[in-house]
Amino acid sequence: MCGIVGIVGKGPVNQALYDALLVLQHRGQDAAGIVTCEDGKLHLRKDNGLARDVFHTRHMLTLKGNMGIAHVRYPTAGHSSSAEAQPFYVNSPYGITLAHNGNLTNAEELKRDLFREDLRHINTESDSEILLNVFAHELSAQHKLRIGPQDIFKAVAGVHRRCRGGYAAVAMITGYGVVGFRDPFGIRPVVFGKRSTELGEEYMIASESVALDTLGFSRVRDLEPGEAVFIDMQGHLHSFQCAANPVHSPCIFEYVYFARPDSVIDDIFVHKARQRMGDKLAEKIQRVWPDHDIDVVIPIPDTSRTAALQLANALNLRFTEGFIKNRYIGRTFIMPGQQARKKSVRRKLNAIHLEFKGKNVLLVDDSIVRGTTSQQIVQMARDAGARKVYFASAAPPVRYPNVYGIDMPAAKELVAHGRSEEEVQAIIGADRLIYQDLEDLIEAVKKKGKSDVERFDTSVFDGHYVTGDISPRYLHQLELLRNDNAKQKREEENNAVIDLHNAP
Ligand code: PIN
Repeated sequence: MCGIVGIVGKGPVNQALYDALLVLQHRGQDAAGIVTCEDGKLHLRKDNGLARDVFHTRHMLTLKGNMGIAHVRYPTAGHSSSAEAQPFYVNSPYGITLAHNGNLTNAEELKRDLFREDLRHINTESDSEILLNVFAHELSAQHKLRIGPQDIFKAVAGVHRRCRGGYAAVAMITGYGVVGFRDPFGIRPVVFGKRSTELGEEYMIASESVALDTLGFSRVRDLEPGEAVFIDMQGHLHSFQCAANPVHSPCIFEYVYFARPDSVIDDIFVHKARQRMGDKLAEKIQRVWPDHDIDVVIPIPDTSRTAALQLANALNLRFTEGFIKNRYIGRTFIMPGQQARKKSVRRKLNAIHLEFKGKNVLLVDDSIVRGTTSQQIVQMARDAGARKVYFASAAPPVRYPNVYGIDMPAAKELVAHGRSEEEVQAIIGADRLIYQDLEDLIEAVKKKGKSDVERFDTSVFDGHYVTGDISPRYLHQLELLRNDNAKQKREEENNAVIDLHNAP
């Protein structure tokens, strides 16, 4: 997962871009970058690490200019070397930089076509560099010295024709402005907002509305699937539907886990969606287990808290915190390498024994992915003296890999892949396991009213990929790229490169 942001302001934008990255940091902790534009000159700073570690005062001072784009990355394809930190840059035409959240599923073909037909060289393993080059080619194919919004929209339409997969992107065209666009299925989120200053309107495009809130921008709306918005250097906004047949199908996992609860995505409050997940789970427990003997509901921090509290209220059960999280340790889900993940659970969570002793506890988590954390947490609850340990997941079994930009493990490493719910229950060691039903999850997220979402990308649960182009061969390739051994090997290679850099 990645976070993107773009601002066209009336004064320097470096601080605002940095602040936006800090509130989008949950979307990726691997690398961060900002590029700004000042009088036709670009200033770029990007590196591996958290935003707060990548940008020092000396970097911020160089990031001059009234418009810019920025990115936080968690790698979904390719390596995690700093050469793949974003934004990416191409000098022709006009000087374009781009930041991308998502994953292109036809990256291999695109790379080949770019080389053979468009005579473009791709220097990294990143599909974002491919996306940038496709956009740049589509823009240069118009052979114009000066361009206007319609030329930019035509280039985005060309991107939609050629690229498959999930992509939300911001691109800055030197001397022109910032364009944001979203794939024709609207899989990855992107929203824009504005704020007024004495000098006129300023615009921001970002992955999540929380970035707008924090910087005092009011949310205008989400980009529609296939739509592009272009903010020119004078601060005028232009928008256009660039896709032939857009079908709004956003990723449901954003609501389950990834997005911040204080964000609104596609007119749906993430917080509300999680509360409704708790309601639905409670209904399911009442339906399938009316004579349950749960004494207390305990959330597994942090994401599941919203659903767990709602569930407890709906069932008239006591809710209490039972696990305390060390807030200075990163999320397990996005830490590469199985070894690091295994070790980190105990370092990260500690049980308050008195809340478990002699009780039948219902632990609630947002999802079960590998099952490794869940297994260790169930054991921690037992060690803390629980009589029975029940487990509820606010999401259905995760059985299939994600191909649209969420760095899920390889299928084989998903605990529910090819397994029944009973088998997963046995593996995590719970006395009973209750999963949310997929229809209930969809209903929980899809509120009636303002949102025009037609359907969701639910592929990790049902293996149905909305773009319709995912072949068994592609999934096989992905499996080879994402399995733990492959990740481990890449990490070692990266460390070797870092060692080399540090050598005296
Ligand atoms: C973690 C949210 N959530 C916890 C992420 C663990 C799956 N895991 C997905 C559960 S937090 S496992 O709240 O954001 O800190 O099944 O892969 O072991």
